[in-house]
Formats: sequence, structure tokens, C-alpha cells
Amino acid sequence: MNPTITAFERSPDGGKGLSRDMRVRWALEEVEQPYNVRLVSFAAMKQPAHMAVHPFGQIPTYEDGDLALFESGAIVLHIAEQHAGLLPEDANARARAIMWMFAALATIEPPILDLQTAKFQENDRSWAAERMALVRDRIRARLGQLSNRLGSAEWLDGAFSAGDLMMVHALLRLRPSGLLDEYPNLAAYVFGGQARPAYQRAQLAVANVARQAAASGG
Ligand code: GTB
Repeated sequence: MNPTITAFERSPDGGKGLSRDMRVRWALEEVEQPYNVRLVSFAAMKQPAHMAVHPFGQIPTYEDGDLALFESGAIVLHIAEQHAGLLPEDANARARAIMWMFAALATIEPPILDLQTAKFQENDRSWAAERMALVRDRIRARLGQLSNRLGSAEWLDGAFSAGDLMMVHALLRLRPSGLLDEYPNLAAYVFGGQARPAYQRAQLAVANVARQAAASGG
């Protein structure tokens, strides 16, 4: 049996692949593991059947036989541990790849999420412009550090790994802000991730879901 993941029936990004199911799809494509997708509405995500798998009523989830997981990082790590291709064989290199997964989720992504909050939930507040400037500067601080570490390398630590997958996907959401382009090596890094055939296959699948949702009246 192939694993089943969940994704938005109608993604708010209209199929750009910014939702976190994209990370899981990309990982599954990298290791060439076929998978099924159960599309869920916002309402269905809050129903007991889905909450039994995801206690916070979100996507993505991953189910394979007796195993049910939530949290995109845990799911990608599980996939990477089950299949060759996303984590190095060498124990130290493997630990560093996992370190980069955590860095993406715990250090890089939070200020990027703050930018989304500032843009979509706080922009009518009197202090919105001041806060936005602060949030952008906090992101710049992290991007500057990441850019210094990456230097002219293609990937963060040798061959492409699950660490790069998580990092590229976390950075992707910055594109419309223009912040990524302030760091040409990071912009090239993200572009390199998106150019991978596995990413392209995952993106096509996400775009197809959005097309079908639009065709059915979404
Ligand atoms: N930490 C969890 C993980 O990594 O899996 C976070 C999961 C999460 O935030 N899921 C979101 C969700 O289910 C979808 S990805 N939200 C519904 C809810 O909470 O009710 C977040 C997301 C949504 C939309 C865009 N977008 O349109 O650009 C990007 C990301």
C-alpha cells in the first residue's frame, strides 16, 4: 500500500505550492515513492475524523499502514529515513542534514511566518508600517547569516538533502516580498531547488488540484 497524505481541497495560494503538503509531496517525489492524496476542506480539517490524525486540525498528514503522522518536518524526516536519497549515509553528515531541517523550521521559517501575519492580519493597524519594517529587518538578519554560510555552494552541506528541501521550501514564501533577491546566492539556491525534477513533479500535482478546484467552481 502506498502512503496517503492530506492537502487543501482549495489551497489559498491557488496552486503555487506554498502550503506545507508541498514539502511532503516533494520528498516523496525525490525518493520516487508513489502516494495517494486525500483532499480536505477547511471544514473537514476540524472534524473528528481528521482531528484524530492531526490534533491541530491542519494539513499535511501522512498515513502508512498503522502509522499516522502530522507536522511536515516529522513527515519529511520519516520519508528520508525510510528511503535512500534525502539523507547521507555517513552518520555525521546525516546529523548535519537533520540539523539543517531544524534550522529551516525553527530559525528561518518563524520570521518568514511573521511577515505573512504582518501582511495579511495586521495591515489595518496603526502600527502596521513600523512593525513591517522590523519584521523585514529580522528576516534580513537571518538571510544574511544563511547567505554567508551558503557562500557559492549549491547546497548547504554537500549533496542535496532533506535539509535543503525544508530550507528551500521555507524560503520560497519570501519571493513576493523581494527580500530573497537581496541575497543573490539564496535566490539561486531556491531556484536550484525548484529546478529539480522531483520539485517540478510535485508542483505539477499541486497545480492540477488547483485547476480542478477552479473548474468545479472554486
Ligand atoms: N507546523 C505545521 C507543519 O509544518 O505541518 C504547520 C501546518 C500548517 O500550518 N498547515 C496549514 C493549515 O492546515 C496549511 S500550510 N492551515 C489550516 C488551519 O490551520 O486551519 C500553511 C499555509 C497556508 C496557506 C499558504 N498560502 O496560501 O500561501 C501557505 C501556507
